[in-house]
Amino acid sequence: MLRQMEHCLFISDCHLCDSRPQITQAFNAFLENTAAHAQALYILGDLFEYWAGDDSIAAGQYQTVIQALKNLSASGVKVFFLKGNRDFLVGDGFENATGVTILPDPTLVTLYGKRVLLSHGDALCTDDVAYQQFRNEVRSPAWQAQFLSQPLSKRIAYIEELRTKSEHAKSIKSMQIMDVNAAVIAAILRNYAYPPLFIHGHTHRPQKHLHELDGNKCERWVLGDWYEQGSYLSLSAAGCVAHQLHD
Ligand code: LP5
Ligand code: MN
Repeated sequence: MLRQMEHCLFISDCHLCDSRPQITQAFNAFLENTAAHAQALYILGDLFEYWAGDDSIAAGQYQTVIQALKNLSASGVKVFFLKGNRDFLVGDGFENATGVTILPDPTLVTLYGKRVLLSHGDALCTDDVAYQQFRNEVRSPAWQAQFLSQPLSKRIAYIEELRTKSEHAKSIKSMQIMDVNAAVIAAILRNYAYPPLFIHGHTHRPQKHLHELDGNKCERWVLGDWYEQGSYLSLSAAGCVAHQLHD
């Protein structure tokens, strides 16, 4: 095999779920065959269809994924995780079981001499006022403590009900409302002193956007979801490349 340049990988929105075993298999194979050759893997949120709390590990949910992440981090690949709107309840128990490090959203890292801003992306969608109100509520520590104090089965039933409400809400929102807000993108790029790379997911609209702001250039890479086919972004000293996984 050709020796690859040193590189890091980025994924998001896999929406892994025990009832879709083929995506889980593709994800585990990606960790074993592709991510194993990287210096680091950054998972930018919504790895899981939903995460009801770290006690779902002991209950046997997502068992093969937890093991595959543990194997990857034990092999020396650094694995990082930013919380998505589906899995913001991931906590210490997940870190301990997998060896993955949770990073705040957003996070600025320097890779191969370039500053790279990372986010899940849901906080950028400020035109979606109903979602942002909901987000503020469920991201509060008090709300989370109260939610996590309930039995796992009750939390899962709650989430199923919420999913139905969310799907209905989305069906009557425009695509524009559910996209990132241009002024928020400009503000975050200014705030982080114009990072040349910004990588996020959430909108499931994979694309490379070029921003010119106050005389500075920024590439904004939006990651794709894994519903139909797995995909990932690689970054080396030569720049970013988007990849699709093939069966
Ligand atoms: O996830 P996606 O991309 O399909 O949609 C998001 C927004 N929806 C959500 C909700 C999640 O999908 C639900 C699953 C997450 C479980 C997390 C676990 C812990 C929480 C448990 C809470 C009980 O994030 C969607 C956005 C869309 O992205 C695009 O950006 O539009 O937002 C909504 O649809 C939210 C609604 O607009 C407002 C919320 C209505 C429900 C309020 C009642 C809350 C209590 C219900 C529980 C019985
Ligand atoms: Mn999301």
